[in-house]
Amino acid sequence: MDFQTLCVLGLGYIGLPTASTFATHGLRVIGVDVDRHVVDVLRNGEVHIYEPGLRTLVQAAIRSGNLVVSELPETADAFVIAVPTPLGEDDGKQADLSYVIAASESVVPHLRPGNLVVLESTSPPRTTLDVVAPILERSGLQAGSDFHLAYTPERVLPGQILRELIENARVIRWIDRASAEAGRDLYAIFVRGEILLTDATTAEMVKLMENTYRDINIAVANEFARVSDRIGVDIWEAIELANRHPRIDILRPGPGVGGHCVSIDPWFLVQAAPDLTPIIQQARRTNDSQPAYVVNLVSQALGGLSGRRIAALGLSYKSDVDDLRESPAIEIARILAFEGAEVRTYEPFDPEAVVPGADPATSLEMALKGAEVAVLLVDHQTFKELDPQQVKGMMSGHVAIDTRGAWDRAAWSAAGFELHVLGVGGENA
Ligand code: SAJ
Repeated sequence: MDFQTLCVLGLGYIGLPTASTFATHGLRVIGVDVDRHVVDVLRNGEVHIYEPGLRTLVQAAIRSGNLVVSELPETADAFVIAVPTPLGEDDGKQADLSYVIAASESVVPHLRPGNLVVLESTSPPRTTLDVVAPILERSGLQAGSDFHLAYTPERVLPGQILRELIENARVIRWIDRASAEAGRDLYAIFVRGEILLTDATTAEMVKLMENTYRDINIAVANEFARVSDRIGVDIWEAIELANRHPRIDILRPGPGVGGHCVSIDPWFLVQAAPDLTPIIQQARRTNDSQPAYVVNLVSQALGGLSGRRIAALGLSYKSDVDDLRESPAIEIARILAFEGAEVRTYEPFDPEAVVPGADPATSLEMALKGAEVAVLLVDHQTFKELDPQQVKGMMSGHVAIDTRGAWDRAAWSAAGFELHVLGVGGENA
């Protein structure tokens, strides 16, 4: 199938790079976002999110005239839906499909025979068939026979999106063979990785399995760290040694699991079969309780939290990204403040980010000034490179807590710090 025009709905971490990449590969792309602010920022030649290389790519796409930004979709050969699928507000841990539904509805008046519609948003099994198809069929056209409908979940790693978008293998799920082939023709415009076609429910399941598998593996690393704290082992050394085994690859413990993907997607599998997923649910609980575990470590190191002056370094959900969604670092800063500590936060990728009860600092110096303890919550490169001597000069206390295993212990100790590292217990501490 030949594509000239494409409409990408949702200009976030996935939609914007995808729209821009198609545009720089010669398609005429209408990038749609319902958020007026996002549209204005992009039209002014700026970018509202941080991802390495994205700004240059978006500007090239807009300058070429191939990418235009709008609040409303238009007719096109293909539509790509890349909107968020968060967890609902209630406590039932169910997917909130309202953005997918709204985006699908906005396509209906523009849908023409022969069009291709692709859902990229990570979704619970059967969403494409049971939710998206019936909405699109309100156009009077039938999915499969009159228009193509496919599901291809994005798999790119934040921080590496531009490279992975092109290089990663893609799984395209069909509702009929022709739809999958149309999807393959579209992504073959820029994807250099393999494009794998599969049957109806598999692709949704594959995506959820990938992120669930990662979540479970991080959960077990976090449990190993807790055991190490208790029995006096250095988890970082233990993992390094265990990973010398040819079939072992233990992930890194940390302050918890955040982001819009790994911390959410496992619940979509649980939603599909709650009685069959005890391990998945326990992994979620372990990772969700890791912030409270870290707060407890801080409290033990300080002998209480009330009134203590704490510099919380980093708020994003992982290193070198600006994404604050579901971030365990934010949860830790929030609980510390709730427990009565005077918390000053510093997030270099978003210095204005506000945590309830805490004070945002706009520079590292501001965050550290007069602090009794520095808590490393995100292993941003700039924090890894900190000179402990300089840090100590800015603080009033000399306690440091590393929840990412990122700081050089010898250097911090030599600078006179009492350094506590997550997962390092007993005599190793
Ligand atoms: N984390 C750890 N220890 C680790 C690895 C990660 O504590 O060893 C934490 C991170 O700090 C972060 C969270 O887990 O809070 C998730 O980070 P991540 O780097 O594992 O994954 P994401 O959410 O940035 O991207 C994931 C990727 N999925 C997999 O690797 C299976 C990516 O390929 C997906 O495209 C993305 O989810 C998505 O959009 O679904």
